[in-house]
Amino acid sequence: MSFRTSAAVATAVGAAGLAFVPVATATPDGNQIVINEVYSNGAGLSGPYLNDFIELYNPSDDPIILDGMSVIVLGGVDDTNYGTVELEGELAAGDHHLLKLKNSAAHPAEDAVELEKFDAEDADVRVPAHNASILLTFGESTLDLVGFGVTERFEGEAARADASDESLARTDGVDTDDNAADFTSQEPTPQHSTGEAEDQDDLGELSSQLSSGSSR
Ligand SMILES: [Ca+2]
Ligand SMILES: [Ca+2]
Repeated sequence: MSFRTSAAVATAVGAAGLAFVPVATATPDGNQIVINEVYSNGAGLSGPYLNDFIELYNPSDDPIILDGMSVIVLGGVDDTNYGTVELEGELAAGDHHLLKLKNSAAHPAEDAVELEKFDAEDADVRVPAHNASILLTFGESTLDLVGFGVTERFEGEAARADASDESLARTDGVDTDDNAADFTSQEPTPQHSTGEAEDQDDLGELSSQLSSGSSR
């Protein structure tokens, strides 16, 4: 028996890879934070919540540091930047991270409620209803992207717009990099961190900062 040892031949991979375009990274292995739910109906007449919200999820088996990640909201129709939320803290395996966004309801439904429990808040950022793209970025990299309704930016095929009293949610946290396949319109389920992180101190500090900054 003989082993053929081939000298490692470096193939010419460098030449083609120079274009610097952020590309949505596939996370079929379930090892990276995903955008799990988007509620764009805070301004709507029939939505159950007054605030828009974006829910993130850690589908992996390990805690993931959020520091350095950003959530960017872009309007689908005109690609307007509706704002960026800088993330911080740590997200435990299997846990959620809820961003409470703007309450822009001019004529809310009578029974619509303010989001009471959340992990971070930015009252200046809203998600344009039904047509938008949400990016989760780290530096130049796009970790995840969700486009729905009429929009230029999406993974695979854009998800269908959410119904006016519903949210757009990922099924079982699975990311196949096809928004149309991964997301459906459903009854909103805003889920915040349960605090079951290994590093309780970080999360406790984070939530106390947030609650002291909340102005309800
Ligand atoms: Ca993705
Ligand atoms: Ca949810």
